[in-house]
Amino acid sequence: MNKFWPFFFMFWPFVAVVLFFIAPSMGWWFPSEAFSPLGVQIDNLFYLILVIVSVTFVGTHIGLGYALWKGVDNKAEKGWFSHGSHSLEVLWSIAPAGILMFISLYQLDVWRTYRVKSAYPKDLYGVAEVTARQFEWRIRYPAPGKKLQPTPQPDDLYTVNDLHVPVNQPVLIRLRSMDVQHSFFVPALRVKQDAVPGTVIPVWFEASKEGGFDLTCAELCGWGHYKMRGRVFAERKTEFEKYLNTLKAEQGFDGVNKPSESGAEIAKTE
Ligand SMILES: [Cu+2]
Repeated sequence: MNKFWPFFFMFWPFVAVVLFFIAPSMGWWFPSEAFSPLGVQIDNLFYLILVIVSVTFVGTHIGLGYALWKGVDNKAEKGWFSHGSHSLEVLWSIAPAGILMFISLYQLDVWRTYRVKSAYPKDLYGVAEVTARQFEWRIRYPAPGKKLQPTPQPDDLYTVNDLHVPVNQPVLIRLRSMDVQHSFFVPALRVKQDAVPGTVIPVWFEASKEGGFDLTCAELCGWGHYKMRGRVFAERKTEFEKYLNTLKAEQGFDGVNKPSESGAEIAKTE
């Protein structure tokens, strides 16, 4: 029984390490790999921090377990009170400070690429304005062949909860909120950004794989928060243009001519 606590404290780091290795095959890890170049870099930062934290966690528990193991059988010596060791305290203040400093410098490049305008990709394409509201994502695309404007244009195209973007192309959205604070979160692309009322926040990302990805709200924004589920579709450029042209045909339908007829000439726009 004496050895219960040393075993107890050695048990948990062991469990943690075992869990770490079996988690991916059990589906307890990321929902998917990162389907964006910057997302891969963000994952790598995560792994770096995970390694540092794990080594610290396992190391301190081995130390704790060892001290307890040695201590429980030592009946001869009386307990003694320590005021601490100055040099040890200096050491364990400087070491974490150094590690934090290293992480903050090491991640600067990723942060700069994601956030600093001058470091944005050169061929960034302004794809849409995304306005969050309770409880949906309103999306405003520019008309095919036109540039996204800060203010709504007469020929803009609108959808809800359905964001289409070209694949392998860095795209920019203008993120806004109509009411409360929301958060634009696409886990598979490792994109997460708060939408704040009264301000427009540019967010760029690049999907490196064709397909549909979940778009959720990552800010508890009211009773219907759970309903703010959208999709981001990354598709080939031709498919994307076709999609915009279909939207244009539908939304430009005058109620008289068949949508297919009114859409036919519009669809020619390059
Ligand atoms: Cu929300």
